[in-house]
Amino acid sequence: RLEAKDIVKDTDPSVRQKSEKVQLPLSDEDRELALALVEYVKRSQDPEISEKEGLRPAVGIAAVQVGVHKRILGIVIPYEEDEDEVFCLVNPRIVSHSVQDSYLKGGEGCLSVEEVHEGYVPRHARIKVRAYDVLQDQEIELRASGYAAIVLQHEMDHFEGVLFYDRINQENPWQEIEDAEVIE
Ligand code: FHF
Ligand code: ZN
Repeated sequence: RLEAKDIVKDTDPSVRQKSEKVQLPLSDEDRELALALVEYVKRSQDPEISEKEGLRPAVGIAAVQVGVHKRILGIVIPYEEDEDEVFCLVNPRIVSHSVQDSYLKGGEGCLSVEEVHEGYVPRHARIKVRAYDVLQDQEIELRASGYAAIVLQHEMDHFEGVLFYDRINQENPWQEIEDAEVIE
């Protein structure tokens, strides 16, 4: 089980290292890690667990953030009431995306980043992603927009060693992004 102390911070240069493609068929070890990432995110969203174990509530995590340089991510987006949107993906890649950008109105944060970096983080508004889906045990193609698209891009950036603040306009962090969709 992954814990708060397993999270690699951006003070460690290894978060800037690129992640490798995962060999398929999936090994037991890689599958277990993928499921552990989802589990970590789920647990971080439980107020009792997050307080007791000092977990920062998160919606996603990439393997590199626990020191494994493989293209594996876990995402749990809490929507209304019970229905969460869960992604447990291996080797996800964007095969096409909208011309339009989007950004989170309040900016982004990261489990690997302690300090606040304010500013808009431009993302593609809509993406088509190909990946191996660990929960369905098959190669899939998915379309995402809105918040899910932003989280997926944040996680896939981790595979390239890119952090959200790299994408903030340095001169003017709150510079309006032309024709972008604003996500609340
Ligand atoms: C988070 N937390 O999940 C942030 C961090 C936009 O690579 O967004 O670094 F817990 C992954 C509902 C809404 C419930 C928001 C992608 C952000 C990814 C994790 N929390 C939330 C929630 C949150 C990062 N990360 C501040 C921890
Ligand atoms: Zn992050």
